[in-house]
Amino acid sequence: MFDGLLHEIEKAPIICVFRHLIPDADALGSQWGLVSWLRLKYPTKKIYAMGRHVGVKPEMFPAPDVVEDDTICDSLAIVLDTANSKRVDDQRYSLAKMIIQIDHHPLHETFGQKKYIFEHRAATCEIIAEFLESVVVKPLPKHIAEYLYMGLLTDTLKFSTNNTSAHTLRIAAYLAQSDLNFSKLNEEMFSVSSKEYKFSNYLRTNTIIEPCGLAYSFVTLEMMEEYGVSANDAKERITDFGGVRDFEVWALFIEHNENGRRFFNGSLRSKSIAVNDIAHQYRGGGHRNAAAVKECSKEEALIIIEKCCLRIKEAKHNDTV
Ligand SMILES: [Mn+2]
Repeated sequence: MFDGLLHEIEKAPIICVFRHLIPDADALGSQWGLVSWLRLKYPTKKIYAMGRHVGVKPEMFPAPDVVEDDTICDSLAIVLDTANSKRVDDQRYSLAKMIIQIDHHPLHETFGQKKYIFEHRAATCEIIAEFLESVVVKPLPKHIAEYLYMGLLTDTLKFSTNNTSAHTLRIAAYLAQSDLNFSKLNEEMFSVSSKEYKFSNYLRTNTIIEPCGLAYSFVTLEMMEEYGVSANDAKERITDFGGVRDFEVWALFIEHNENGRRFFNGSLRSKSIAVNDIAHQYRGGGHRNAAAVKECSKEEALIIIEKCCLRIKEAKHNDTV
């Protein structure tokens, strides 16, 4: 399944590893898992972790490398966890001699010469761990296993999403052989600051609940300012809506300001209904039950809500006939 991947890695004297914008722990975990392993295995090669955005949990992942254009031109670029070319953090990936995509997103775009896309894998970290397991027999060094395990935890919401499989758990078991401290990793990944805790209270009280089973909330720049939370932290609180029996779909829209232009980026989640094709129509995409929309006006966001409501009603109707 990884035909030719090791060969390309062995051939390349320089390897630049990219991931998506606003990286989550799957993007960062797969990037740093792979980069750390490559550095250990090939000490004479030049291996770089690319990207300009700082993502979630900046204290848990090293800062990206600063790399010149010329270096990228001579390199093999490996792009992780990124469904479309526009979302690659640092568009200079396109300068590379050879581009390889490794990802688990459905509805992806092809922008590399080689691709290893496995839609049924729950996380890109699952794919990277599987690749490393196929080339390294013994347990991975602890820090590498930790990076990969963190991506598994986030993308599967602690092994609770639909795409968690026997394979995911087998890979988790492989990583666990590296003496992982599960409680410490969970605490580092999911504990919140008291500011975020208070912000969650705000969100819960200001959630709009549609009778069809859809819950949503808008978070304005002013709200984030008042509670002292960043857009990234605010976005993470989408998990507060999970685990409510009556919610089929839930959405959180976070306001951004780019050069005076204000718009909302939204996260859509569902229990079972597909939401990624709706997200796709609004400059976004993602997984069947976890997707994102970009740069929406409030009016557009409300249309998205309406479309999701319609879909819930259709699904309920199909269930009863
Ligand atoms: Mn992912």
